[in-house]
Amino acid sequence: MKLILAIINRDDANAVTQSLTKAGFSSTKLSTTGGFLMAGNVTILVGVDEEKVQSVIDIIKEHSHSRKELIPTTTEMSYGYYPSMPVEVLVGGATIFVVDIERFERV
Ligand code: 2BA
Repeated sequence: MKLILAIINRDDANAVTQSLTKAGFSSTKLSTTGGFLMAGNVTILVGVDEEKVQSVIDIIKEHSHSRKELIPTTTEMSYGYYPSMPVEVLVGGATIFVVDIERFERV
């Protein structure tokens, strides 16, 4: 069995989880924060048998869109910090980790 952790944009989360449910996969949605942009994103957990991993990834891929985000930057000058042009960062579609599950139980 495998655990899929998928970090996706908040705006895509409902479409992803609804499609997973429709396809018969259980999922858990966590509110998370990216360390770089310090902005909210969503991490979805899906536990599945190994042969279903690709189907889950395909569903996540289908509903996760990449987006351009602008982040403010500053430049250090002799008299302090000066605002510079914002920098564009491409975020997503999805960042996906697949890890082994040693034991799975529902009690
Ligand atoms: P954030 O950490 O907020 O990163 C948002 C986007 O900023 C990233 O998009 C990437 O394009 C850029 N970025 C991140 N770190 C950077 C850096 N040190 N220098 C320049 N640009 C940087 P994605 O790669 O699509 O990642 C989206 C979110 O997925 C991340 O949000 C983070 O929450 C998660 N993530 C990505 N890679 C990860 C990893 N190796 N481990 C854990 N979480 C990861």
